[in-house]
Amino acid sequence: MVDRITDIWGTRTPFARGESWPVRVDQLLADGVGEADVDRWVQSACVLCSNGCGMDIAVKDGAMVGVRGRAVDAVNQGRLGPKGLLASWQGVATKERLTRPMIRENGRLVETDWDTAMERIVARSRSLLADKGPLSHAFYTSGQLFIEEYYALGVIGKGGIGTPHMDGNTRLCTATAAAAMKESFGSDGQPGCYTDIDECDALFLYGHNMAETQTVLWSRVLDRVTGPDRPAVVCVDPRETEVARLADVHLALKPGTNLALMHGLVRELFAHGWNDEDFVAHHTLNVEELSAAVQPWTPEEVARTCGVEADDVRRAAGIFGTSRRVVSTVLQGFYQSSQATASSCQVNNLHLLRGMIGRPGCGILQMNGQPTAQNNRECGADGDLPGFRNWENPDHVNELAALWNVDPQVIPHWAPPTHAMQIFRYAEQGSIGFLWISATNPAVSMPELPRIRKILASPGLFVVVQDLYMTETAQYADVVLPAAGWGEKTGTFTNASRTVHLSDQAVEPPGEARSDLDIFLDYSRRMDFRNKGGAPLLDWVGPEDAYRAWQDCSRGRPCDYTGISYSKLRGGSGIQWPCNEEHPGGTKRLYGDGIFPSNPDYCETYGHDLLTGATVGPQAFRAMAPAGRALFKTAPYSPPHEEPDADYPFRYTTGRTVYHFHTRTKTARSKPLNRAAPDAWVELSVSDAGRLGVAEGDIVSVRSRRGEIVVPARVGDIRSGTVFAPFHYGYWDECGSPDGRPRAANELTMTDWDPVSKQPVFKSAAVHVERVAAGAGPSAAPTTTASRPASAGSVPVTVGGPEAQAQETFAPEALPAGSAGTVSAGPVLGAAVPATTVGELS
Ligand SMILES: Nc1nc2c(c(=O)[nH]1)N[C@H]1C(S)=C(S)[C@@H](COP(=O)(O)OP(=O)(O)OC[C@H]3O[C@@H](n4cnc5c(=O)[nH]c(N)nc54)[C@H](O)[C@@H]3O)O[C@H]1N2
Ligand SMILES: Nc1nc2c(c(=O)[nH]1)N[C@H]1C(S)=C(S)[C@@H](COP(=O)(O)OP(=O)(O)OC[C@H]3O[C@@H](n4cnc5c(=O)[nH]c(N)nc54)[C@H](O)[C@@H]3O)O[C@H]1N2
Ligand code: SF4
Ligand SMILES: [Mo]
Repeated sequence: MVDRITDIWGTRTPFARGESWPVRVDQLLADGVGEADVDRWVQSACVLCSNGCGMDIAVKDGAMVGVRGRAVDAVNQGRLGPKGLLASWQGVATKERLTRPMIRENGRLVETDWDTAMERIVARSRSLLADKGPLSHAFYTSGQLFIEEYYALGVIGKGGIGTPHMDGNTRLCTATAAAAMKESFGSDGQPGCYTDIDECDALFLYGHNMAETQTVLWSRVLDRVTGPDRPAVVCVDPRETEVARLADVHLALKPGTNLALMHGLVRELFAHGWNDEDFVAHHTLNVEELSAAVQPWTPEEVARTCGVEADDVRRAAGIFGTSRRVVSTVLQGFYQSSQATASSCQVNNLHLLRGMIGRPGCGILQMNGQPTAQNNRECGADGDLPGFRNWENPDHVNELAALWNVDPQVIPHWAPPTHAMQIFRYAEQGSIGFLWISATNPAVSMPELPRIRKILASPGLFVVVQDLYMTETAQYADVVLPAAGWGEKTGTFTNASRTVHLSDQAVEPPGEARSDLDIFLDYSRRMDFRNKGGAPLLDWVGPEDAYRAWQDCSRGRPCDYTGISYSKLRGGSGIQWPCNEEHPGGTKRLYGDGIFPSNPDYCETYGHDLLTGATVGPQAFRAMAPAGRALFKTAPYSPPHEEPDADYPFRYTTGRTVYHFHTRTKTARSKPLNRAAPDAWVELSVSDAGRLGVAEGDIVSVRSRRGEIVVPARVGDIRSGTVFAPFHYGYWDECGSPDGRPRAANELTMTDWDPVSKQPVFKSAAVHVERVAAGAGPSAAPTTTASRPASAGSVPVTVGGPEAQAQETFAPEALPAGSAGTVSAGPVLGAAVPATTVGELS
C-alpha cells in the first residue's frame, strides 16, 4: 500500500529507451470495501486532466466505491494519480449534489420541476430571438463534457439558433494549443504521442508543471529518467517545480518573457547549423523570415530580457540541437502568458527546423489541460466549426449545411467567432441577454473577478447554469439545472494525444439530475428547431446516436472518427484518431510523411499575423501556395502589457497544485485531497519575504490595479520578484477563509488576451505585496511539491491518511528486482528522485 498524498507518483518501474513502459495497476477502494465486495467494474477513463487515463469504476449496491487503472490502456498502463484515484468518484458521489432544478423567484433560487425550469428558459429564449435575433444568445461551455454533448450543443447553437457567440472555458485552457497547431500545420491535431517519451533522448517542458498536472505522464518520465539511458530534461518555468528539480537545465525566466527565450533557442539552431536542411527545404515555408526575426536574440540578449544565464540558454539549445530525438511539451506557462501563440509556434519551429516530427521519440505535445478540451474544439461547441472546418471557407460551411440540412446562411461565418472574453463584454454592454453556462465556473476561473461578478449579476442578463453543484457562478443564475456527472452517464472523450475513450454509465444520477446531452436535446425539442425538410434538427435518442452523427461529421477531416465505434472502444485500449478505413487501428503520430493539412481547400485556418492577430485571409494564404508544407511563423518580442513599477513592484503569476482540480468542486469533496491543501496561499521567495518582513504563514495582502487577496504566505523557492497564487480557491466553502478574506487568485488578474488564440493572460501581471498580520503557524500550502517551503523550511509534511491508501499491482514481467505481486512501498517525501540520484545521472 502507498499513501497517494505523500507518494504522488508511486513506486518506480524504471525502463530503458525503446522498451515498453511496465504495467502497474493502481487501485483504490472505499474504506472497508474489499475486492470481493465489488458487484461489477464499469469501463471508463479519468476526467480530471487531459492525460485521460483508462480506468474502471467499482460499483457496489448501485454506488461508486472506487476505481482501478486499466492495464490494457496504452495511455496509462494501469497507473492512476492522486486525483484520479480519489476525486474521480469521491468528487461526484456526495450528498451536496444538485438534485432538482431551481429558478429565481423574488430574488431567491427555489427548487422546482424540470418542466417549469425548461419552460422558463424556452420562454426567454423565444422572446429574445423574436425581439433581437440570434446575436442575443450566448453559450459558454466546458472542457469537461462528452463528445456527444458538445456536438449536440454545436448543432443547436450553429445550425438551430445561428449565433457566433459560442465558446468554452477551453478558451482559458488550450485555445493556444489549437491556435499554434493551426498556424504551423494548417489544422488542430496533436502531432506526437505519449510513447514518444519512451523513445526520446531529451525532453523539453515549456511552462508545463507535468509533475503536478499530469502525474501519470510524469511517472512515465520518472521511469525513463531513473532507467539506464536517462534522457536530458530542460524546464522553462519561473518556479522551482518538481520538473525544475529534475531538470539538467532549468530556465527560470521572468514571467511574460517566453518569446524572447524561444527566439534565442531558435537562433542558436541557425547559428550552429543544427537544422535539417533537407526537411526544411521540402516540407516548410518561410525559413528566411524566421531566421531574420531571431537574429537580434543572442544568448546575452535573452539573458538580459528574461533574467536567465546566457550559458543556460546555450546549454538548452545545445541539447535540442544535438539530441537525435526530442519531445517537447507546452502548457499554461506559455498558453496563458504574453505572446502565447507566437511562443508556442516557436516550439513547433524548433521541431520543424530539425525535422523532428512524426517520428518515434520526436513528439510535439501542444498539451491540453482539461480531459475533453480536445472534443469541444473538434465538435464546434466553441468558436470553431465542427470537424476542424474553416469558417472562412464557404465550401466547408456548405458541407456542414448539407450534413444538417439547414440553410448555410444560418451557420455563423460572416466574421470571426466570438471568444469568451468578448462574450462577457457583450453581456456587459447588454447586447447579449441570454447566457447559458455549462460545466464551468467563471465566477472563480475568469480573469478580473470583480468585473465578472458584476456582469453575471446584471439584471438584463438571463443566466442558465448547468452544474453538479451550487457553485459561485450558480449563485448568479436565473435557472440552475442539475446535471448528471461522470459515471452517471455514457459518452466518449479524447485526451491530449488524440486517444478516444468510452466512459460507460456506472450508476444512476442523484435525484432528478439529467445528463447534459438529455438537457440539450430537451431544449432543442422544446424550441422546436427544425431542418429544411421540416424534421427535428436533432432527433437523436441517447449518446450512441449522437456519437454516430458526430462520426459522420468527422468523415474525411483530420479528426476522422469513422473507424471508432462504441463497440470497438469496449474492452481494450483507447484508440487514437484519425481512425478510418485507411487507418483501421488508429494513428499513433501525425505528419510522419512530412505532409501537413495546409492545403487551402482543406486547412482549418488561413492563419493570422502573430503580433497583431490580423487574419491573413484566403487570397494571401493561397498566394503562398503552402501545398502540404508547414509554415514557420513568428512575431517580434514585445514586453508584457503590465510590467512591475514602483506601485506594483512584483510579477504575479498563477497556476495549480497537484491536490486540487480547478475550482475544487470535486477535489475539495475528497477528504484526503482537501486536507492536503485546505486553503489558499501565495508563494514568495526567501529574499522577497525577508525584505517585506514576512515569515512563513504570515497574512499578506496582494493587490493589483483590479483587486486584492489577503492570504497566508508560503516562503518558497520561487524566483525572486515573482509571486505565485494557486487559482483553485473561491468562496463556496468559506471554511478556509474564516474572516471572509478575499482569496481567489483571479481577483487580481487582467482583462487581456493573446491576439491570435484570444486566450486570457493569467500568468503575468504586476502586484503590490505587504504583510498585514502575523500567522497562526505555517500556511496550509502543500509541502510535497512546487510550493514546498524553501530548503531551510521546517514545516510539517502534508499527510494523507487511511482513505488515501492505494494498492499497486505490477505485471509479472515488470516486477522491480526482489519484489513479488503487490508491492508495499513506504511514503517517499518530497522529490520522487533523490537529489543525489539526479546529480549522478546528469
Ligand atoms: N492537479 C491538477 N492537475 C491539473 C489541473 C488542476 O487543476 N490540478 N488542471 C488541468 C488543466 S485544465 C490544465 S490547463 C493543466 C495545466 O497544467 P500546467 O500548465 O502544468 O499548470 P499551471 O500550474 O497552470 O502552469 C504551469 C507552470 O507555468 C509556470 N509559469 C507561470 N508563468 C510563466 C511564464 O510566464 N513562463 C513560463 N515558461 N512558465 C510560467 C508556473 O510557474 C507553473 O509551474 O493541468 C491539468 N491538470
Ligand atoms: N488565475 C488563473 N485562472 C485560471 C487558470 C489559471 O491557471 N490561473 N486556468 C484556467 C484553465 S486552464 C481552466 S481549464 C479553467 C477551469 O475553470 P472552470 O471550468 O471554471 O473550473 P472547474 O472547477 O473545473 O469548473 C467545472 C464545473 O463543471 C462542473 N461539472 C463537472 N462535471 C460536469 C458535468 O458532467 N456536467 C456539468 N453540467 N457540470 C459538470 C463542476 O462541478 C464545476 O463547477 O480555469 C482557468 N482559470
Ligand atoms: S493523470 Fe490526469 S487523467 Fe490520469 S489519473 Fe491523474 S488526473 Fe486522472
Ligand atoms: Mo485548463
